[in-house]
Amino acid sequence: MALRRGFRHVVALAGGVGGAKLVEGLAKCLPDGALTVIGNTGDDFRHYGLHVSPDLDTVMYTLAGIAHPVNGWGIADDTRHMLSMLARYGEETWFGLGDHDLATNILRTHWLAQGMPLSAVTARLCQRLGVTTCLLPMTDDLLATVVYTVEYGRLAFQEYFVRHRWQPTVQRLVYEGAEAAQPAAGVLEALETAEAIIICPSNPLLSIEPILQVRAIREAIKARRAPCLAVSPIIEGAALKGPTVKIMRELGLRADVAGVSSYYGDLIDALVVDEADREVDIQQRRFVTNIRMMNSADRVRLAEEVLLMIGDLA
Ligand code: FO1
Repeated sequence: MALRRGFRHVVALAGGVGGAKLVEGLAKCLPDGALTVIGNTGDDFRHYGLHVSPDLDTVMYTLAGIAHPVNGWGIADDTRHMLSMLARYGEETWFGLGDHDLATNILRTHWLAQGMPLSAVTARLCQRLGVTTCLLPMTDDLLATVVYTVEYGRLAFQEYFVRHRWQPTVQRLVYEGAEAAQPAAGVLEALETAEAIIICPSNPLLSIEPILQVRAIREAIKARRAPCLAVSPIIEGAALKGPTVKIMRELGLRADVAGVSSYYGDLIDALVVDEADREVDIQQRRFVTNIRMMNSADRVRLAEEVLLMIGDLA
């Protein structure tokens, strides 16, 4: 494999926990300022008046080194006093927002109310936490993933994902607000100047598709001069995490690496699959390695390998 180091600018598309792991590895492999992450905001919602951005926070906390080590979302060693008090008031506590995490969401909501766009708020939160990687929301506009289910009809994303623990059967996904949503400041510039675009091993339908639903983002990736590579979120027909396989099946898609390959189609030049899937037919160039990220060393190893693979494509 040709060795090509010294990337000056790489863009990664990421959702929540799975995406954040590879992002952490990339941030450690690349020089300061060389990585831009475009994060999913389709999961954002208002909770007791607060603007919560779960996927942006998961990436931000991971890069700040304070993410909860088991959940991947939320903050390590956080406490639940606010939730206990909500319960005492007889309110529902299905969304497990910890006390330290609450501070992030209070600040985000406060700064948004002062008129700052989400991209500027995110940059300020990252800067205060010492995160030097550029984390951009896909859009500053409202674009919400909505899940239509057999059992409950229309569910807001977090109701489906957290409240109902992604158990309802999905009939249809709708990305509300997509037609009008514009890329956030910096997103198109990042894509246009990228030497490589990496689609992290996030759920293609729930985490990556909302980003691609911002039409100008999809068009910028289609018009790319740089190679675009995705890492599979599926190994041997099982999701690395969460409902990827379940939803793909429910929507009548093939739920394995071949399904991921046809889902992305010509939007990507290559797909990184696990050694266990080395024989599965895919449409793009295939790279094979161990794609499980069990610890911090794995994140760096996979990121390093992905950068070498991209060097081979370029
Ligand atoms: N996920 C859960 O499964 N249960 C929770 O109670 C929960 C709380 C939560 C609080 C803040 C935050 O930023 C994320 C949180 N998540 C929780 C994760 C999150 O809702 C999902 O993982 C993503 O939206 C899907 O990527």
